[in-house]
Amino acid sequence: MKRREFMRNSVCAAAALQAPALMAGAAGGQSGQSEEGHNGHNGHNGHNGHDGPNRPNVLFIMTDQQFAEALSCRMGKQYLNTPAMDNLAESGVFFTRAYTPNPLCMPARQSLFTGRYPHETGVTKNARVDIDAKDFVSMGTYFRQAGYETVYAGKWHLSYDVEDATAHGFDLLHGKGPKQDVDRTCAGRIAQFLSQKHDKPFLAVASFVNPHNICQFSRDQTVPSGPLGPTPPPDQCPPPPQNLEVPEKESDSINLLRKGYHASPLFPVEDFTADKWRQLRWGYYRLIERVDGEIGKVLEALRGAGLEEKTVIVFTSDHGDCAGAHRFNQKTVFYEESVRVPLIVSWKGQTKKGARNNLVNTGVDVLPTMLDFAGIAIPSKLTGRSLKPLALGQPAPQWRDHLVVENNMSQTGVVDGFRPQAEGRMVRSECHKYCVYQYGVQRESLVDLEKDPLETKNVATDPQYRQVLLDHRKLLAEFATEHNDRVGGEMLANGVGPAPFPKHENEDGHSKKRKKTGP
Ligand SMILES: [Ca+2]
Repeated sequence: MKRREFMRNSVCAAAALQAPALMAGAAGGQSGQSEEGHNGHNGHNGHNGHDGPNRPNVLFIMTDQQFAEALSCRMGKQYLNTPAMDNLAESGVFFTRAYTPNPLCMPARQSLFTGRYPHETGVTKNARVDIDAKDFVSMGTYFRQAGYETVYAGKWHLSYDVEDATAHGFDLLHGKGPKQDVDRTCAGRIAQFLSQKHDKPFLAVASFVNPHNICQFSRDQTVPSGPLGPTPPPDQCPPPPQNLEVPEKESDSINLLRKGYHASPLFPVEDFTADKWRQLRWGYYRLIERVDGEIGKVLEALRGAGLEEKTVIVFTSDHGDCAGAHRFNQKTVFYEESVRVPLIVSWKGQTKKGARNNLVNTGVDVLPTMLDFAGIAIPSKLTGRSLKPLALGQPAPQWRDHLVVENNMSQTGVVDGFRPQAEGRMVRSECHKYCVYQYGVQRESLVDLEKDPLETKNVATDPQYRQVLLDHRKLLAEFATEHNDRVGGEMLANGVGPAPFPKHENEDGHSKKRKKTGP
């Protein structure tokens, strides 16, 4: 009821303009349906009631720290060329408004592999927690129990004990022991697996590290996957981001947290000039091209094995990278470059090239999507939605009109004698982005994404946006109640008034955990 009111009120000009496009998508879906019929599939059940032999394989390809637009099929080839990812997009559906559940490695991955929000798994930062594999059932376990062969290669960074297959349900193609440069071997191992004879359908995960090596590049450290060669002079590099500057009226929570990040040796970008950002972006794009080459090997192996038409491919990244947006590098913050990720669902002969703008939370939606394609019942504790109808061009009535992203900004250094750290919540609705943080004086931000897609101005205190602000607070409160998100609910207490940052100098300092938690 209240949510419906919100839906009516929140239909912004651009969304109205997009409606015909969505209608066209639905009409296209009807021809898609007939095509499916031709292929022996129907609209409401991916494997049409057939058992084992007709269930598709699922290939899950993941990069690390790739922003949603950082593919040449999205941004053109002037600065970046990603033929493998473009090829995937060519036969699949690109979700243009897909958001990570939490823009940091471990929280995002633990959600992707369990279909649960970070506040539910308890993995909210890059530190392992004890996770109950019976409550938080892994993607591998779901598929294994349904009779799939389940294999995993590449970067792990999940809270499950990697040695305990009963917890995560995967056979590890990379074996045991420390991994140096996993991207050097990941594609080869997946390719070898694909070339084998398969008696059962399979779920194969190819988890790549790059372009994550941009972290080392930004610190002038050795790039783990190998040197990129000499960095060109700035005028031969991509331009700096258009939103390089700090937003107008930015919440002072984020303002202080930025200082905290810049005070850490992990994020030495405080003094970066526009030219330096240009060079960083050059390196970022080279690393994306590097991982694109590896993905190309996987896709070639799939083709070579004759499995393209039997395999659903899901491609995404755990989170994005600011690469200079608002003077941040890396991730964790709620700016678009950090939270929005590429997401492609491709099944040759079934999906058709296209883009969908439905709001997607990868952390809760990707697993139900895969289960749906495999004809595995989606357990009720998974609250996300299957993207399968959208990927097949079918209408998906009453799609969500907002989603919630969480973060926990804890990798900061010391500012004025203490280490500012805070959790945050973000509500992304059709037209706006609302963010609120645990601590600060002015703890909220609101951006009109239709008028201001580069997020240059916080209008949270603008009287004209007062009702929009209140609507978004209400959406977050409802989410907190519905999903038992205590911390999210507490952020809204006391009219979202000032709440001073706790002044612990070293509590939970990242430097102590660094060795343990990895990249
Ligand atoms: Ca990551």
